[in-house]
Amino acid sequence: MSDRRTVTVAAPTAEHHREPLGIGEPAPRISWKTTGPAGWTQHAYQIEVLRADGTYTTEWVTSQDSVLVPWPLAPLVSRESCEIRVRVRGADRTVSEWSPPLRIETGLLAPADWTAHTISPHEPERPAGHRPPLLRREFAVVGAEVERARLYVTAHGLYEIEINGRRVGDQALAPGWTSYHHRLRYQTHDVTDHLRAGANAIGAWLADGWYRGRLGFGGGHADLYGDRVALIAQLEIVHRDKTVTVIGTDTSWRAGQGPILSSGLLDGETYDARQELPGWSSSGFDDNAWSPVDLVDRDPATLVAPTGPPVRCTEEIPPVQVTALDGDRLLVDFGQNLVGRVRITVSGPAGHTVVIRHAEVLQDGELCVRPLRGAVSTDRYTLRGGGTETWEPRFTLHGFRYAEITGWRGGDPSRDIVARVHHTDMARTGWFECSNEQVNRLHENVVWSLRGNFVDLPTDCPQRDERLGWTGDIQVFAPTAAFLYDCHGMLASWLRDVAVEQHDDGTVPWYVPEIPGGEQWTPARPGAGWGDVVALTPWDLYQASGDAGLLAAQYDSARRWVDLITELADASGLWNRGYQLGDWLDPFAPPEDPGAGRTDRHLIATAYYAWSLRHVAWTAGVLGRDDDRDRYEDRAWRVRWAFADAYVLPGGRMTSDTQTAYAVALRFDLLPDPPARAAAGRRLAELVEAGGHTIQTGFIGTPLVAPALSSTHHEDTAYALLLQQECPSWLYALKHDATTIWERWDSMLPDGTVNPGEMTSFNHYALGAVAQWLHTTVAGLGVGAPGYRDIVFRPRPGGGITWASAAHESPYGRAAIRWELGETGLTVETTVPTGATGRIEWPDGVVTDLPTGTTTTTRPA
Ligand code: RAM
Repeated sequence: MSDRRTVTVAAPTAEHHREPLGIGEPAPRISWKTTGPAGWTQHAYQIEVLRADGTYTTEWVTSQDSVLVPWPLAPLVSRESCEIRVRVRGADRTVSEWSPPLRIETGLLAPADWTAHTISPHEPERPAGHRPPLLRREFAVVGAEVERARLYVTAHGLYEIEINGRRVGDQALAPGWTSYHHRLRYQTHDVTDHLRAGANAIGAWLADGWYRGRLGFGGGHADLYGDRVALIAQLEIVHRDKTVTVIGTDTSWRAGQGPILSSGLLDGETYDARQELPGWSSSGFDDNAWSPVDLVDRDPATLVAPTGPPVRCTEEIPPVQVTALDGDRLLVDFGQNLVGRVRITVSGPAGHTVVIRHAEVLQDGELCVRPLRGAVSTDRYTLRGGGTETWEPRFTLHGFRYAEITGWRGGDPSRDIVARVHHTDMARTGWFECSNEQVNRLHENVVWSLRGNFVDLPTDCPQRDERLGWTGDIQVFAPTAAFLYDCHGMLASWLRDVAVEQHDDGTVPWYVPEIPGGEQWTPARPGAGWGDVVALTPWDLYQASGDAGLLAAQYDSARRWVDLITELADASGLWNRGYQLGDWLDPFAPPEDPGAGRTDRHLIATAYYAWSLRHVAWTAGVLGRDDDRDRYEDRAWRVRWAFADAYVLPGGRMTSDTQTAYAVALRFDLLPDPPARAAAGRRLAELVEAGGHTIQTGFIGTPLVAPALSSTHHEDTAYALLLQQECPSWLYALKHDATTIWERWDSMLPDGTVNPGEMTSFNHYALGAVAQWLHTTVAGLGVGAPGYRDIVFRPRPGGGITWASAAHESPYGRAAIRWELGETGLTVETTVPTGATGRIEWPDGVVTDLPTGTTTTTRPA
């Protein structure tokens, strides 16, 4: 019998919450990670829940499950807080100690819980413009001592709250961007420590944000969701005697104007510190000159709790170089292309203005802002004078590596200028490293592009007048993202929005939330690779997280998509009509027409159709919908045959003799018979070699080409492609000091000038999807069964790389591999967490089953 102390359970988690305060699930599923001796498996578990009315301990549940197990008790009610502990028992009946507790608390679960009204400043703001208002009220805390206080809050626009002069929480750009007409997120804050007996005050900053700020390209559109910013705040104070005081937004609030003169996500922020109102969010402030507020409409049934973490500052980066330019200007290089904003500390005369402009790259020693198109990305701070002043904009973000600061009046720039990195604060879960420093930098660039584009929703780019939730980009990148970060909660929220914004006929918008996009994008048309996000991405996330609940939630959306394509396809099953983006940004496409790649767009469309059908069939299988599974599987077969008939010529060549065509056919399993696969792999390798190992693929082919070569035993060719440094290639960008993944292979041209194309971002993750091949094949850590319950270690050394490692913090615990080529052969050190199984699939085909724990194995060369 193993000693109970050798089996330990870490504090459990609820759903995918990193911060489970104000959760929206009345019956949250519970997960835990166990560490036990090698070979130990859980046989049963017990959950204990400490609720206000007592402690409930379940019977022993005989099960090996530890990920997202069902809530064991009666559902939680609104505002309920409880503590959860877990213990486990092995087959030998050893019982672990109880885990440390997880404290969770629900938010407002029913619309009727909302008694606060939605308020908006009364003063007609038009045509005075979009100056961000302030809202405030005072209130008294009387009666019994305060036990706890919660603030439930959201806005039309963006908000920041202060109570008694102190900011509440550290979230940025709350409430984030959702499909506002259908779903508006609210946040829950513990504000117990903000309150004091007697007089108190609460104040809110409001700004346009996505709700009514200018968004989109071609000049953009304002007021997309409404033309008034508004606040909904409900402060609930629970006293020791269990009485409750509720301070909600209502007509007793007052509205005023603060020091922010304007603020836009694309435009930047203008702030005049001379117009600050000291004490405005504290009691005793004279708001007589302020105006009343109006009640506006918001259906509380549309208010939802977050499923993922908030956006906040996650890192501060000081300048690496500061250069003086003419005209009282500093050029600041932060050494990293990032998303966030600059904080400055200055001192100078009242009325002096410091202007901060941002850009990703330089041209001729100056900021190159042309790629920002219509995004102004300029912040202005006017000093109040008389001392040291520190400022950072509140309601905007920029994508930049360089800042130009005009009128600098600070001290040492390395102390007084700092870039504050912002994104959704997800837990990092994946790491990769190898002996090739350039490949490491490439991987680091992928991580940075992920960080810069996971800002509440998955965007294409963070800097220009776009920043939209493009469906195709995340479709190709989701497997990489789900390895690197725990993005399940954030993407599950976004996928909800995709489902609610899916058109009646099943069309998936090009980007979600959908806003007007000019002739090319509005009205949206069904596009292969983009619309397929609804069928493929839930499955990819399920692979990483093991959460079949997401499949259930998104199933109708996925089905509606493939059913639409069935209507659009011809009788044989080919999706061969309609507008398509094809292999977007194929390097052979003319710069002004990125969709005009060399691979037949309808070949790609039919391939995606077949692949999505199979995913819907697999999903139906997991959900126990066997009829659906059989129906979609049949359809998938039909489309696969039609694909082969139409696009594969006798002899094995494809009608589009391109890397993308073969890669798609191989990776989407469209060549069922092994000789055809082998032939396609050979031809793909020939094409890559004939191209001198430069990239010849766009958004569609790029994530697939290296895996397609690996799966057909052309590893050397895949490595040569990876390690190519001439343009177009993954490593080419490093010659230009890239610190993120670019939108175009040549966003910076070989002569060092910025690509003149209309669309030239230096921070687009799509082409970085190759990182998942680094994880699964170069290092060799992949999913064997959903949630990494089974782990496949499949290292494929090559390219002169002498060692590589990857680690993933999986739902079962840390999975890791490190391999090294030595004189004795290939030595592999693997870690399999308790509760999972694992095996090594060696390059020569031999399979070694692994025990849990860390194992070192060598296979002679
Ligand atoms: C660009 C976006 C995005 C891509 C679309 C088709 O405007 O940046 O990356 O998905 O086009």
